[in-house]
Amino acid sequence: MNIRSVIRATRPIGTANAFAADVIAGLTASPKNLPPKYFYDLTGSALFERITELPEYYPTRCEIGILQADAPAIASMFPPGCALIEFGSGSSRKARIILGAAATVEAYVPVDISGDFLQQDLAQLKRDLPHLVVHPLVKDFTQPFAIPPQLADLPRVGFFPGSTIGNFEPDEALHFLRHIGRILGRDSLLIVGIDLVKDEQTLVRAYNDADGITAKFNLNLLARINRELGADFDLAAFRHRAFFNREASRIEMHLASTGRQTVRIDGMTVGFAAGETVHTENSYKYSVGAFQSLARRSGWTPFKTFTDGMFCVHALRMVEEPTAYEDAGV
Ligand code: SAH
Ligand code: AVI
Repeated sequence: MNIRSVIRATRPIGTANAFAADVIAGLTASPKNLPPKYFYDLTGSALFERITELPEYYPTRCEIGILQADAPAIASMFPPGCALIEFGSGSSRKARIILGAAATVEAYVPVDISGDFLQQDLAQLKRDLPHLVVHPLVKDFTQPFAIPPQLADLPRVGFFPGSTIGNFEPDEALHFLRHIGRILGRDSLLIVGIDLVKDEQTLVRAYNDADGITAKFNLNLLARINRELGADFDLAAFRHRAFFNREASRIEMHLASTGRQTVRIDGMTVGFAAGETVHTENSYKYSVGAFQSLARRSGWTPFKTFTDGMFCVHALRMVEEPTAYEDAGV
C-alpha cells in the first residue's frame, strides 16, 4: 500500500461486516454489550472532543498539564531521529505537545480507527512542523500492523495517552501492552497515560456531565448502528447510565432501555426488557503501583512516572526481546 492509498483509506478494510458481526454478537449476548471502539465514527470522535473540554472531564486537562510541564523531560529520553507512533491519536493534540519539545523526532505515525477524523488535524500539524514526516495509519490498533517501510529503520517510541488503555479489560490491557512491545521492538520506549483511582464523586461526575455530552456520545453508538446497519433504534427509548464499580476499579457506561421493546438490526429482531442495559464501556482506573505491575507482567520495565495526583503518565522501556505472538491480534 503506498502513502496515497493510506491517506485516502478512511475506514479499515472489511470493517462494515466486522461491525455488523460484533453488534449482533454483543446484542444477543447476556448481558448485552457493545465494543467501545465503535463509538468513534466522525460524530463520535467530535463528541469525544467536546467531552475533553467539559469542566467535569478532568483527565484530558490533567494529562495536558502534565505533558506541558514534563515534555522536555519526556523528550530527553527519546533516541535521536526516532519515529513517534501514537495508538488512538484522535485529534493528535497531546502528540503536538511532545513533538513541540522533541525537535529530533523524525516521523510521527498516528494510528486510529476513526479515519475521517484522523485526517482533519494533520494538515495543520504538517504546516506547523514542516520537517516532520507524518504518516497516518487508519487501523484497528489491536491487530498487528507494519510500520511503513521507509520509516522501518528508525528507532521507535510509542505514545498511548488519554487513558485509552483503561477501556480494555485488565487481561486485554496486558496482551495489548505485549502487542505494542512487538510492534516497537527491543530497547523501545513507551509513554502511556492512565487515569488514577480517586474519590467516587469526581469519577462519577466526569461521566455524567451536566450538558449531557457524554450521554450523546454513548447514544451515538445506537445512532451509528441505525446509520450504518439500517437498524431502527429509538434513541429516546434509551438512557445513559454511568457509575463507579469500586470492586473492579472501573467506571461502567450502559444504555438502559426505558421500556419493553424490540429493535430490528440487519434482518434480525432483538428484544429488550424494561430497564435492561447494553454495557457499552468500561474505563478502568489504576493506582501507580497497579499499572506498573501490569506493565511488568507484559514485559515492560517502568522507569519514570509523571503525575499531578489525578492522572499519571508512565515511561516504560522494553529491555528484553518481546515475546512472539501466540495468536493473531490482542
Ligand atoms: N489520544 C486522544 C484520543 C483518546 S479517545 C486523547 O488522549 O485525547 C480514544 C481514541 O482511540 C479515539 O480517537 C478512537 O478512535 C481510538 N480508538 C479506539 N479504539 C481503537 C482501536 N481498536 N483501534 C484504533 N483506534 C482506536
Ligand atoms: C477514550 N477513553 C479513555 C475515554 C474514557 O474516559 O474512558 C472515553 C470516554 N467515555 C466517556 N467519556 C469519555
